[in-house]
Amino acid sequence: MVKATMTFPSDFRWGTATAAYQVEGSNTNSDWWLWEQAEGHILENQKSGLASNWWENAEADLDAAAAMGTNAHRLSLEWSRIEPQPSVFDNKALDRYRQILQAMRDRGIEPMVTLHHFSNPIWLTEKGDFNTRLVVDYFQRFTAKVVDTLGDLIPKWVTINEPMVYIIMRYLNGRFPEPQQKGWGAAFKATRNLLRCHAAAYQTIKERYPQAEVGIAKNMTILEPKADRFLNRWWARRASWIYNEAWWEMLVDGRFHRPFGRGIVDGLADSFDFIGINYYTRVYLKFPPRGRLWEEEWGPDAVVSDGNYGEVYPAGLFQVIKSVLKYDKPIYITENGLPDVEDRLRPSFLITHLREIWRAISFCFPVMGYYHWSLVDNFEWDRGWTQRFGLIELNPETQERKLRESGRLYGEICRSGSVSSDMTVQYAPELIDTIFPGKTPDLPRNKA
Ligand code: IFM
Repeated sequence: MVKATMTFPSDFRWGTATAAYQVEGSNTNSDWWLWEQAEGHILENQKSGLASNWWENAEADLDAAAAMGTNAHRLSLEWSRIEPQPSVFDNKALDRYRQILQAMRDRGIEPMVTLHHFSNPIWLTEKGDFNTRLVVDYFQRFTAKVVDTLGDLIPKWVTINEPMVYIIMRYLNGRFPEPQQKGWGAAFKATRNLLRCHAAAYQTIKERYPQAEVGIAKNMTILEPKADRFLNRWWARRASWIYNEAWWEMLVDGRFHRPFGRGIVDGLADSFDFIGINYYTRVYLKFPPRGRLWEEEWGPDAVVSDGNYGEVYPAGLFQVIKSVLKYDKPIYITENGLPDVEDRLRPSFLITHLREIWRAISFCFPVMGYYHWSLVDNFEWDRGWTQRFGLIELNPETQERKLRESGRLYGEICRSGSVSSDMTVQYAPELIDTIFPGKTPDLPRNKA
C-alpha cells in the first residue's frame, strides 16, 4: 500500500518551547509581577499566579514531553529569581534550575536555554534597564554566574529572545512594563544596549564552553504592503529590513546600522553560531503608518487565530528560512505556534508548517530543529490566559492538564520523525488533497 511520508533527518531536533515567567509562577521579583498588579495592564486584569507551576513541578510537563517523543526543549532562566538583588545570587534558585535541566537530560530532552526572555529584575528597571550602558556589565555578570553554575548541562544558548518585539512592546507601544524612558530615542538606545549585552554574553559563554552553540531567537514576520501602492511597497521593504534583517546584519558586521546608530561593538562581529527563528504570522503595512507600525489586518480569505493574534500563513516560514540562508549558519525554528484554545487549527497548523520545513530541508537548507510554542498553556504576557498556545491544555486554577489532539499528533510526528498521509487523514483530513494530492490507494477518498 502506498503511504506518503515526509521524512525528516534522523538527528532533527523535535522540540517545544517555554519561557520562565510564563510557566514558573510566583516570579515576584520580576518587573512583570509589579506590572501585573496594576489594573488595566493585562487583559481582563488576569494574573500569572502559579502560571503553569513549573517552579514546583516542571517535571510533570517534561514527562509528557518525553512521552510525546520530543528530544529538545527551549526554556528560559528568570534573571530576577537568580539575582533578586544586584550581585546577590540565590543559590537555591540555581539548584532548582540544575534539577530541571538534569530532569530534561534524564528524559533525553536536550536543553536550549534563553538568558533574556522579556522579564527583568525589578532592580534593573529602577537602575534604568536597557537605557543605561551599565546593563551590559549587569547582564555579563548574570551570564557568567549562570554559565559557571549550570553551563555543563547546556549545549545550546539563546542570549536574547525577540529583541525587536521587546523594543516595540516596551519602548514604543506600552504593552510591556513601562521603562523609565520611552519613545524612539529610548528604543534605539535600548537596541544598542541589547546588542552589547548579546555580544558580552556570547563571549562569556564561548570563553568557558567553546563548543556551546550560541545565538539569538529572532521573531521574523512577513511584512507586506497593504495595497499595491509605491509608498506601501517601499515602506514594507524598509520596515522588513529594520524589523527582520537588521539584527542579523549587525551581528555579522559587529557594528550598528542605521537607524539604530553608528559605531563598532566589541565582540559583536560574527557572534552567532546558529540562526534562531521565531515565526508566527504575516501582517500588512501601509504608509504613512498612523500611530502604529503596522496594521493588523488580513486578507478576505485569511485564517486568523484566537484573539486576532495573527494570520496563519505557513508559506511565510519557507520565505523567512530562505531569507537567512545568506548567513550560512545552521537554522533552528526556535518558536512557532498559535493561540487556539479549542485546538481547531493547531493540527493543520503543525502539518502545514512542518511541510515548509521539510521542503526547505529537501532543498538542503540547513534547518536542524523545530521548537513548538508551546508545550503547555501559559501566561501570555499582556494577553494573560486569554490566549492558549499549549499542546497540553492547562486549567491554571486547578493545574489539571490534558493532552490536546494536536499534542497527540505532534507526538506521532516526533516519535516517527515524519509527517505522513495517515496522520493527515486522522488529524487534519481537510488538508489531504493539498498536502498529499497524489492518489494513494489506502486513503479513504480513493476507496470506491
Ligand atoms: O508567548 C510568546 C513568547 O514569549 C515569545 N514569542 C511569541 C509567543 C506567543 O506570543
